[in-house]
Amino acid sequence: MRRNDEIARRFEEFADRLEADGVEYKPSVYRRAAENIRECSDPIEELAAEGQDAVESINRVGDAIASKIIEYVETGSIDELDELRDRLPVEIDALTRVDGVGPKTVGTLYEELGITTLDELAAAAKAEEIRDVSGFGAKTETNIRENVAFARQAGERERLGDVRPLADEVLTFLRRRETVDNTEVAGSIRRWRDTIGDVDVLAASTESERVIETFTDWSAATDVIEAGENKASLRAEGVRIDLRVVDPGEFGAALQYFTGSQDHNVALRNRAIERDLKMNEYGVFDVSDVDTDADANETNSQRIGDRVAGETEESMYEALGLPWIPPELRENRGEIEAAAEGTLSKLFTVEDMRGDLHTHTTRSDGRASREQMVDAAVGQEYDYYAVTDHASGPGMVGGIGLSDDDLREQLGTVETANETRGNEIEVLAGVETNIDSEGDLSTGDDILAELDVVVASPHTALGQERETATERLIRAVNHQSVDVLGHPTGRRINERPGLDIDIEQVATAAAAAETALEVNANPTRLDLHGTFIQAARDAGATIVVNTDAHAPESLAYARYGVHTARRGWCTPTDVLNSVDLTELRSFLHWR
Ligand code: DGT
Ligand code: CA
Ligand code: CA
Ligand code: ZN
Repeated sequence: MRRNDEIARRFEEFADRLEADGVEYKPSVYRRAAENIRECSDPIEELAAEGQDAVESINRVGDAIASKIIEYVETGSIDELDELRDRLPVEIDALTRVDGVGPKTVGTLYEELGITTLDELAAAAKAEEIRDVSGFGAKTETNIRENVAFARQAGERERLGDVRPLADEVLTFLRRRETVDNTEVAGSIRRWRDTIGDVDVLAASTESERVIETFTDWSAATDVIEAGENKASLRAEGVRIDLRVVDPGEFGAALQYFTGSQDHNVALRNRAIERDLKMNEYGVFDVSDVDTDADANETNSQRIGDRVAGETEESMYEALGLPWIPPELRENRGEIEAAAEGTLSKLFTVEDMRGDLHTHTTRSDGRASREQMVDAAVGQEYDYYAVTDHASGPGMVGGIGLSDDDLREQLGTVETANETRGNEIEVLAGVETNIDSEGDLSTGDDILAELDVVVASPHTALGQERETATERLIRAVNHQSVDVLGHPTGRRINERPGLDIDIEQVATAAAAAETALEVNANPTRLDLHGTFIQAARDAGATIVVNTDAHAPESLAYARYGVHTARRGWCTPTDVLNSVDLTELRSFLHWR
């Protein structure tokens, strides 16, 4: 899939540059092709090797695009794209990352003001030059100025979902080696943080140099940044991967140390000191008998103290009088205190997922039929599955979305599906309706009352003031037919920050109204995020993990949602997806 992603990205850039150049129609053709290239299960370089016809077998790839794909696979570039880059020498990816700045805007700002980078865009906004360009105004200029900072930051960290598959791949690669006793990811990726600076990998081995050699020879590596005796860094898919090789007896200590977070580790080390212990990446040491002024000819263990833990991570926590703490919690947000008091409960897991309550089909903007999606849900061994296609309304463009009449008609067909699939899975009839800027819904009350599952989501006006946004969501949560508040803030990681809300107020209202707050598992969203989930849970709200899948393979996003829920301290009792169908029905028909 590697090259497929890479080539899909090139075509997306192609589309952006054509659009910036004022070309119509072609950009959307290229974007659709990019989508299908990314989803195509055959490696694109193999299809390219087979020839033009094989490449054209990809949905929506015609002869012109196919020859460009072959050109790219053979030469590493596409002439026509290079010409576009020369004609419009702008950093199009960075600039279009600014919320409100699309390719067309980039084209205009280049022509009028010669803007090519984020820095130049920020400077022009500050100097109030943008407001004078025809088609722009003071308001647009202010928006741009406010959004540049976010876009700049966004370029620095990768989204979890863009990196996790690569991390899994490096683990699989290392696990196959006989020289590797044990291997695990560490750092932010093991904590399932929503964005990742770099990937940290740890391996236990007595032959570190051989492991380092294996690692730096990994075929996915595009460049080796550094390589020493027991650590090395390389780059793959634009992401930095750090490997450390440690002695098998110290694996647990190193894993604990390099998983972090730094704040969690600082708090743990203080706890160690209080107990006359010293903790580092080699183990936990008893320093009660150690003379700090010891002179140099005393033995090592007299100076450092006796090692009391280090082979396993569990032993590290146990030495401090604590149960093992799941990595997702290690942010020093109360987890050490809770562990010490014995109040850390077992967290929600992927195995606890019994269904998905927010998914799409071709009836709105999904890419697969309901039958195909339900098949995939059966494959997940789910008990229930809600089809919640978009309702028409604010934020739905290009005729996407179901009217009340469409929904009424669909009610009948979902029942038909249930007759044939009833023993395998329960298919629930639902909708994803739109929350307008005031908090009203774009679907009629009578049809909402007839549906099994109503997801209500904000899709527009995501730049509202905190108070307005909070009231808006509370109004939606209180609607008597709403079961789930979908992607509550509307954020898109590295693209836009989403609504600024008072999560405690929204969660308190949701708890009272028995409306579940969604953790949208799509890795571009992860909305709610960890700290908001923790606050929502503390306020008594029910959490629900949904994939918002638009294609069968996206049901696999569930794990990102589950680990994000775990970052919010969710146990099975906090999460709606862990209940059986009977309990689910009672939650949905509570009103
Ligand atoms: P990232 O990569 O920015 O997403 O975040 P992390 O948490 O993966 O941070 P990273 O890669 O710099 O380091 C991995 C872990 O190693 C970190 O969570 C804690 C530990 N660590 C690294 N450097 C230090 C340090 O200077 N002091 C301490 N106490 N711990 C460190
Ligand atoms: Ca890291
Ligand atoms: Ca690192
Ligand atoms: Zn959706």
